[in-house]
Amino acid sequence: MQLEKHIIDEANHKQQAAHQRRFDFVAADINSLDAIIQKISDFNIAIPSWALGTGGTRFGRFSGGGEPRSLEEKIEDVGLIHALNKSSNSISLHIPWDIPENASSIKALAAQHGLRFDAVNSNTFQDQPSQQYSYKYGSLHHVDKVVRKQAVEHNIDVINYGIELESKALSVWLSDGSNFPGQLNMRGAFERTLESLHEIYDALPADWKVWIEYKPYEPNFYSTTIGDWGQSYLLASKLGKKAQTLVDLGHHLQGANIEQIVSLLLMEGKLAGFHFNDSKYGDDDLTVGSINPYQLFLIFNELVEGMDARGLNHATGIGWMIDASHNIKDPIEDLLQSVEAIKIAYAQALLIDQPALVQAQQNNDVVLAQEILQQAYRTDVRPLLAEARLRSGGALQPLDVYRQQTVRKQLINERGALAVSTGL
Ligand code: PSV
Ligand code: MN
Ligand code: MN
Repeated sequence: MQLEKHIIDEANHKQQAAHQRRFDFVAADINSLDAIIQKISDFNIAIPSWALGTGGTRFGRFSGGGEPRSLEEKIEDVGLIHALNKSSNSISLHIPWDIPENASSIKALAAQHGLRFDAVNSNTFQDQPSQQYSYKYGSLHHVDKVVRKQAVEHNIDVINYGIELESKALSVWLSDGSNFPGQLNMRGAFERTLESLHEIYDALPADWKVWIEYKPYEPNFYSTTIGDWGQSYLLASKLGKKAQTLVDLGHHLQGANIEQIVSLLLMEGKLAGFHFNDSKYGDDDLTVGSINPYQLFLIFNELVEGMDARGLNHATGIGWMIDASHNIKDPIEDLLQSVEAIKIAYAQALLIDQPALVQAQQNNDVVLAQEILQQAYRTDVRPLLAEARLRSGGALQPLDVYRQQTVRKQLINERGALAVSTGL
């Protein structure tokens, strides 16, 4: 199904007066208002193809029904999100969960919805029925060359799918690691990973990047071969300019100062981009901003300041993507909430009085520095986001329109109550 523009316009019309009141209130205190709204409009966040279905844990999965049964239907769902929020203009595929067999028709369908293809993701953390060798003991770090070769070839296949789709990056997350001390020679595992990544790197087109994700544990619980940003950064440095480190917010041990990691990776030109989500305990993959929105804001503070210092375009300078899982929420509603949370943090960071902050830091005025940050953080920027959506043809209140139009009910009617999507 598709949401016609006139439906969104009619809903906006009803909310216009209330919106205007809220907007005028916050706008009165903002310098360069139009420039800020333009930046908010330009800022889009990619949707992963595996997030359109209900996720689950090893204890169960509770589908809400009407989930996309094919890549085409996933594109349709991202199209719905984008029609509402005008902030999700790309989709990221995980292969082989989603195989774009007919790239030109898939691309054409995406274009009809105003979408393009973000990074393509390889998968060597599960065994597929068609593969010859198992990844039980790892993939790119495997002790056996034939397994490594199979995993390298899979990554090259993924690059080739991505070329057809006009993606510009390969995103690699490895579950390779060990479950018990003594199982693995950690240095050997790292060296073999580097060697395998070199082979993949050599297959990248000139204008492509490889994004290397890290994660401290799960599914391996003693060591992960790319376990933290240092290990990812080391690989990316040894590989060369086209390799960078991808920060998934859930892939840190508790208490890690993610904003500091972000700031240094950016400084070194090694920040690939993000997998946004939120967490309380580990890789919880919760809705962005649902647990720790202040941390997200602090990350965006580093991003805005650091990207400006490097002359990078906020919208296109690095990769922005959600990587969340929805155990009990409607995935589309959850994704709308996540995109909103990311853009709220971004807009708040745009409001930080940077020259005053620099001055406070120079003067070691700790109190004032905190006041400056929190002045921005405590501003309700939601009317600015709504205005940016309005100007781009989206909905003032995306979630309201989604609910009023009973979209999920219609998807269930179309696809069935038992329709379950592929992915984790
Ligand atoms: C691993 O936990 C991860 O964050 C990687 O990005 C995978 O590709 C994704 O989740 C799969 O859901
Ligand atoms: Mn991730
Ligand atoms: Mn993860």
